[in-house]
Amino acid sequence: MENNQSKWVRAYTNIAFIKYWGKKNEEFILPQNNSLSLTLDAFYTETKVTFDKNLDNDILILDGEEEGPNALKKAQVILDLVREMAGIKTRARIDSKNFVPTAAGLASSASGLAALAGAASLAAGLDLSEIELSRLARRGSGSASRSIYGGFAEWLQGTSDEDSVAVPVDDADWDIGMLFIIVDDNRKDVSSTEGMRRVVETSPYYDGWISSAAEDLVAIKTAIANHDLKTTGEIAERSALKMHALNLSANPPFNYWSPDSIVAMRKVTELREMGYPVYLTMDAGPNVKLICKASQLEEIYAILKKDYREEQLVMAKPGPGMQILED
Ligand code: 2P0
Repeated sequence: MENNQSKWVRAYTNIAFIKYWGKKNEEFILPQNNSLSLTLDAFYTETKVTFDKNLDNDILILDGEEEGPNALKKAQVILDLVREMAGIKTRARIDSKNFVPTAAGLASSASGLAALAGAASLAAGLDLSEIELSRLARRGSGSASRSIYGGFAEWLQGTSDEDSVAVPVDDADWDIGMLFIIVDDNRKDVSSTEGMRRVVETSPYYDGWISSAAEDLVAIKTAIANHDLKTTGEIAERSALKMHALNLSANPPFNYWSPDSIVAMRKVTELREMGYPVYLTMDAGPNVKLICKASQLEEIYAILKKDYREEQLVMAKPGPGMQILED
């Protein structure tokens, strides 16, 4: 990266095929298991950081509005680390824009914190490698460590803050895509942080999650290397359902599903019965994401269009890694 410049940096969001669900260390965001994701082209964040001697405090402007202390807190973890590395004390202004096709709660901490890691280090004149950017982004949000890269990336849990970083796995330049079904839901969800804490502390199945995640990772990497959509999708679907089973088995139990999530999950079964290789994944919310052939996205979209409004369906293809935007 070039030195000492305030430039817009873009990072795309990612969806995990092998989920990250549980921390070993909350302060450093060290996970309990390796995870693996696909970066997508449909959702991204653009961020610019300006260190300004005239500022008394850091400020975060998101989509034109100044954010409160809660949103600023995660961002300041990254700013403080960058200031420490660069040996500066100057406060910063963060300008950030989320590009999401609908206002359906898809804004992601993965793209946001990855773009911030890139923009803040650039503005401070640091020349960080992708691995160093991944480590920095991780301190803001675990999943952000994977959004430095395009295609498939694996976040290696590592043994400490030093080596818990994501690495690229496959450029995903083959026939794979994702279709989002945006499910309306007004509930207040259990946050990822709280959900993870609760399953690690209370689920009787947590040991099984850890051992099966390790097996799933080995198997899915082989399937990805073989461009085998069926096996990749089947393993991803099982990983997601195991994560949600952990939530059901926690004390107190919780889940992220709304009745419409179940309806959407049934659609996946129906599509499979029609002969389409389609598999589902879900995260810490009610939306259902379909893993499918990129070449069949339009066809599947047309089928789902009979049951969903246009703004509820979003098609995505594999996306690129972090980019510095030239003016
Ligand atoms: C993932 N999720 O692998 C998992 C699956 C949601 C479900 O990473 O606490 O915002 O900031 O590290 O990364 C969402 O949680 O959590 C997430 P923190 P993050 O994508």
